[in-house]
Amino acid sequence: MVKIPKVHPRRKSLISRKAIVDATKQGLLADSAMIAHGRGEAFDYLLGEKTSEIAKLSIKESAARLISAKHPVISVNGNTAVLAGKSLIRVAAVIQCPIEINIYYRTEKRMDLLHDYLESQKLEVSKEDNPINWHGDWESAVMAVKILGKEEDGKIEGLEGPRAICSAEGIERADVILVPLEDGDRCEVLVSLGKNVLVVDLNPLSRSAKMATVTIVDEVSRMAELLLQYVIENPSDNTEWNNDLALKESLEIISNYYVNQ
Ligand code: PTJ
Repeated sequence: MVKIPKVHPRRKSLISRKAIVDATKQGLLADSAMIAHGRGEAFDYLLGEKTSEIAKLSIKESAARLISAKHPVISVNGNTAVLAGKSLIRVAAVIQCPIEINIYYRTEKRMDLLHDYLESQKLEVSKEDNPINWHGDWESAVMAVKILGKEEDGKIEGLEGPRAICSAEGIERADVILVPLEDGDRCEVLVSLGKNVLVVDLNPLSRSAKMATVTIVDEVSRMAELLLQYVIENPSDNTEWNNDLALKESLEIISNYYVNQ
C-alpha cells in the first residue's frame, strides 16, 4: 500500500480517491462512481478546494431548514456514504432524523452492502465523544438514527421504475430532504411534490443544482463537517432564500479562478 506523506499538498484528495477505489472493490459503489468523483474533483479544483462564503450560507440555510422540518431526512447514495457517511450520521443524531439509502443504480446487493456499511459506521460514531458544544447522551442519540431504504414501501409520485422506489417513513413523507449528488429528474419531481430539496453538488450548472430549493456548491465531506457545526448552533432560516443568486455567486468564483490565485 502506498503511504501518503502527511505534508503532501494533495493529501486530502488522494485519501478520498483511495476511499472511492477501495469501496469500488468492495462493491459499494456504482460502476460510474469514479467518473462522477472525477467530475466533482474538477469543479472543486476550480473552486479552490475550499468552502466558499456563499456555500457556508447555503449550508447554514440548510441546517435551519432541517431543524425546523417536521419530517427531515438525509438521503445517502454510494459516493456520499463513503466520503461523508460518518459526518452525516452525526448530523442525523443531532437533529434526530433518519438516513435513507437512495441509490441511482439500484441493486439488492448494493442496498444490503450500503446498509451494513452505514450500520457499522453508526456503531463507530456512537462510541465517539460528544461533538463540540453538543450536550446529551451521544451513544443513545446515534443509535436512535434509523438507516432506511431497504423497506421499499414508498414511492416518489411522478417517477417510474426503480428510481421511484423509496421508504415510506423516509423520503415519501419527508418535507425537507438533504440529497447530496442527486439526479436532476428526481430532484425536479421531489420539488414538484412540494418538498424542500437541499442538494449538494460541486457543479453549479447541473440540473439538480438548478432545480433545488437550496443548493450547496461544496464538496460533500467538507460540507457535512460544517453542517454538523451549524445544526448544533441552531441558526434561524431565511424564507427569502434566492437560490439563483447563490448559484451565480458560485459560478463567479469558478470564472474568477485565475484572478483568485
Ligand atoms: O450510488 P448511486 O447508484 O446513487 O450512484 C451515484 C453516482 C454519483 C454515480 C450517480 O449519482 C451519478 O452518476 O451522478 P452524476 O450524474 O455523475 O452526478 C454527480 C454530480 O455530483 C456531478 O455534478 C459532480 O460534480 C458532483 N460531485 C461529484 N463528487 C462530488 C460531487 N459533489 C459534491 N461532492 C463530491 N465529492
